Amino acid sequence: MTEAAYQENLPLHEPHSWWTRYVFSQDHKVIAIQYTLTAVAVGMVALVMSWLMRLQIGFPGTFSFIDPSTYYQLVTMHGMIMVIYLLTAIFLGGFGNFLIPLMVGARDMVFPFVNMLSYWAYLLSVLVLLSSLFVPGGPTGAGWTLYPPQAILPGTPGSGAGIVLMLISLALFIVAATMGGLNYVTTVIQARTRGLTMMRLPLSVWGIFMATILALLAFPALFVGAIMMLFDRLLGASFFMPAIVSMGQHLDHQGGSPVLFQHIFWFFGHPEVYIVALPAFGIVSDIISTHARKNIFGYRIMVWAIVIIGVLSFIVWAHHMYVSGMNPYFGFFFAITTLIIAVPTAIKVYNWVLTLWHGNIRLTVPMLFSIAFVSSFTIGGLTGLFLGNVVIDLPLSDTYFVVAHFHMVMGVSPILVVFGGIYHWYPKLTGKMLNDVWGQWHFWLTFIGTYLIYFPMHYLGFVGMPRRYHAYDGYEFIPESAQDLNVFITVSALMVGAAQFIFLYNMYWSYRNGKESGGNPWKATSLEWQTPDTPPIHGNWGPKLPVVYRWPYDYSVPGTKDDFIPQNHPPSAEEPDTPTA
Ligand code: HEM
Ligand SMILES: [Cu+2]
Repeated sequence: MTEAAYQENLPLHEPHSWWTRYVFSQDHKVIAIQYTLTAVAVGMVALVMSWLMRLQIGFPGTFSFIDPSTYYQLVTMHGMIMVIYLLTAIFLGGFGNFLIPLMVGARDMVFPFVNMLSYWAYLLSVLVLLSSLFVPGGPTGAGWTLYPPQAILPGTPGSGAGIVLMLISLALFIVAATMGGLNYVTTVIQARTRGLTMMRLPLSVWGIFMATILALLAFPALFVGAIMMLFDRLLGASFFMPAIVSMGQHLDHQGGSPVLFQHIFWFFGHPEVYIVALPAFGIVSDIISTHARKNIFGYRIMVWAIVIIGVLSFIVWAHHMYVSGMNPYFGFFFAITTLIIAVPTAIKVYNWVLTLWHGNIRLTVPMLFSIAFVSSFTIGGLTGLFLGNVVIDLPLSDTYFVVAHFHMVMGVSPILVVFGGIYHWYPKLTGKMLNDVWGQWHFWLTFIGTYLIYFPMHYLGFVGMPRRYHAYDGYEFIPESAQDLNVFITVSALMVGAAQFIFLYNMYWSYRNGKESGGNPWKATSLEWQTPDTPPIHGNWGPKLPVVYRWPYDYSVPGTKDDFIPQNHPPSAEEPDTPTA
């Protein structure tokens, strides 16, 4: 890579008016903000929905407007919004957009116009989804897995317009994710600046890069699944609908396979977990390294673990279908592959801990969130080992043990990283530090609160409390004390939810009144902290793109005067060469 970097002399798309600068912007940083704000807004809707569900479970009967149908609709919308419209959108569209060009030393994404379209398609998908709250019959209550036949049959809440809008919205989201994703992958491959080899990329970029490849391969499965179900629902096709009697009527459908949908859904659904987790892995690695002033332990293994986890995530999907009545040999195969994935995952956890070991640890707010992630992800991962085994999964399936497991591993953990990442990069985005005292409050309430919510749920699962139920009276096997725990969980959930308003207010307040951050407040090495302006202006780098001489983990290198060496710092006599790069 000695010739001029790809984007060095490329003309930039210059905005000509307020509208093209801030609204129909093609600047990756503006698009990142648009994606993030939209995702946070729709995430707040999902948060309020979780409150309503918890109020019903903690105090059954008190809130008469939450009837069983409403409860199903809340469960469905909450789950879908959290997984797709918040987490996927914020990691790829938000962090991906902001970090990739800055971290690879580019002026922008490779296809800025398509990038802009990606955001608008995403916004449209969110609006279509939210519109289903207002149609007759309300949003779909099929559960976030949308299993047919019940998803589209009368009797399921929202089987009229609700499910149709949900499927259309998902299709739109996938169009958006594809337009964004092609950009992220191409930009990483094509637009890295001089000297920036793949093995010198920050792990954040690796995580987002690999997650995007997973998204490009997994989302098409959901796309065809959604379109086929639309055909079943609107045109009387029978892809997923067997010959069926519904409410005493023989329906026209025949010959379809509901289990086929489960395969298609989970062929997407399991990689989806890693579409969210891999960016989180990468971001946590960079935050831990920076705030422990140590190079990340085992960089190459960390990269390979990301790649291997990504590949393996495509051959484990049927561990979500152990109770679907599949051939036991099939279950055996998927149990084995599932447990194998634990190996590279455990390696990553060891390496985070070893990076912290003897580090010069600074307990900043981003660091607190990152360490909390390692803890909650380990807990969630351990219960995953239980559920990955067919024989243990069978009794636990569809209980609160599962709710606890997946919330720890893909609800709480990635959200902690989203917060860590925002506290870490907010100064680059705005030139201001987020208020530290509020940050600490936000962190401790959130971290302790989530454990208070989800730890007791494991126990409730063991005593057999089923998930997706509107009320639990009249089940003799559930001990009465379970209700006390449910009240406790609900109160904790309200507290955690309230704590998020501290964060929102902090984002707003600090933007106006925060301490000036300067360009590199954490004394970090990677390129985004070396921009000539903070916040970086259009085109990011001024006339010359940076040149990279080293990996991004040169912290506390012996024999140097500062405790960090930026990636674009040329090697000189008094500094020893980096070992890995
Ligand atoms: C304070 C935060 C949260 C609370 C209190 C909460 C609460 C709940 C509740 C009460 C349910 C319904 C359980 C049932 O009846 O089966 C649920 C389901 C679910 N939640 Fe959350 N949740 C939170 C955050 C999240 C996050 C961040 C995610 C992101 C992955 C998430 C993903 C899901 C999913 C996928 C379901 C399953 C939906 C279904 O069964 O169809 N939740 N949550
Ligand atoms: Cu899975």
